[in-house]
Formats: sequence, C-alpha cells, structure tokens
Amino acid sequence: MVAWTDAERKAIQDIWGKLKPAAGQKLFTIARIPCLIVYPWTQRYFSSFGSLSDAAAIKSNKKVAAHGEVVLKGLGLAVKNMDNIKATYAPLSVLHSEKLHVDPDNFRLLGDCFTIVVAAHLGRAFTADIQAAWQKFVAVVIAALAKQYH
Ligand code: HNI
Repeated sequence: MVAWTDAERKAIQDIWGKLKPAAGQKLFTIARIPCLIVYPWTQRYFSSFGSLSDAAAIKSNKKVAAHGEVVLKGLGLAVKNMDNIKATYAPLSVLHSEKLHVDPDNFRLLGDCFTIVVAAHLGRAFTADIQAAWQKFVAVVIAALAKQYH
C-alpha cells in the first residue's frame, strides 16, 4: 500500500479541486490532445475516433473531447481512492492490457501530458513540493494501470 503524508493528500485534493469538473474535462481533453499530437503513434489506439490526420482534426474531434472526460473520471477514481489505487484500477488495467493492448510506456507519456496541463493551469501555485506530490500520484496511477500486464 502506498504511504501518503497529510501534505501529499492535501496537495492532490487541492489540485483536483482546482481542476473543476468542467475545466478539468477541457483540461484533460487538452492533455489527451497533445498526447495524440506530440506522440502520434498513440493515434493507433483510436482508429474508431474518426479523423486524427492533423492537430486541427484532433482538436475538433468530438470523440477525443468525450474521451478526455472519460479519462478524467478515471483519474478521479484514483483521487477518491488514494489508499487503494491498485485494486481500484485492476479492471482498467486488464482492459488496457487484454482488450486495448496499449503499450504501457504510453501511460508515462500521457502522465507527462497531464502534468504539463496541470502546471500550466496552476501556474505559480504548482510549486516544487506540490509537483512532488502530483508526480508521486501520477507514478502510482501508472503503476496501477500497468499492474495487470503480463
Ligand atoms: Ni485509457 C479507455 C483511463 C491511458 C487508450 N481509458 C479508457 C477508459 C478509462 C481510461 C477510464 C474507459 C474504460 C471503459 O470504457 O470502461 N487511460 C485511462 C487513464 C490513463 C489512460 C486513467 C492514464 C493515466 N488509455 C491510456 C493511454 C492510451 C489509452 C496512454 C493509449 C495511448 N483508453 C485507451 C483506449 C480506450 C481507453 C483506446 C478505449 C476508448 C474507446 O472508447 O474506444
């Protein structure tokens, strides 16, 4: 089980609180967008989403936007279950591994996109100690998502 200090717990809840659901949804859509733009090979997992031919197509793709909300809800599950992320994410890990066949290295790339979006959104409030808590949270989420891979 992951040990969280009170300061880490507060930092993650504060960050989440600042990413209000509506803004959060847009923010994480934005996170998903750079992931598809900056790391174009990730587009291969979204062939059913329609045109991802260039940045403009990705930014205007309604399925990408809707998926941002889906991923946001997934992250919200981890925020609500910080003491049990591995078990909470077990079904999601099986889905990404056995049905979606997502290369787990891509989790790290999307995690980096989230961190850049959060930093841009929080600005000066994203201090080094807040970032340390956020990076630990992302690392735990990524480890939990990769846990069911064999
Ligand atoms: Ni991911 C579906 C959460 C990383 C490709 N993904 C989901 C769902 C959640 C989710 C929640 C919906 C599950 C369901 O329908 O029951 N994904 C997350 C989280 C991360 C993540 C929290 C990382 C922090 N997913 C990735 C990455 C890729 C990815 C890095 C590929 C590069 N995910 C998918 C695909 C789907 C998906 C593909 C199915 C989309 C669809 O609707 O067809």
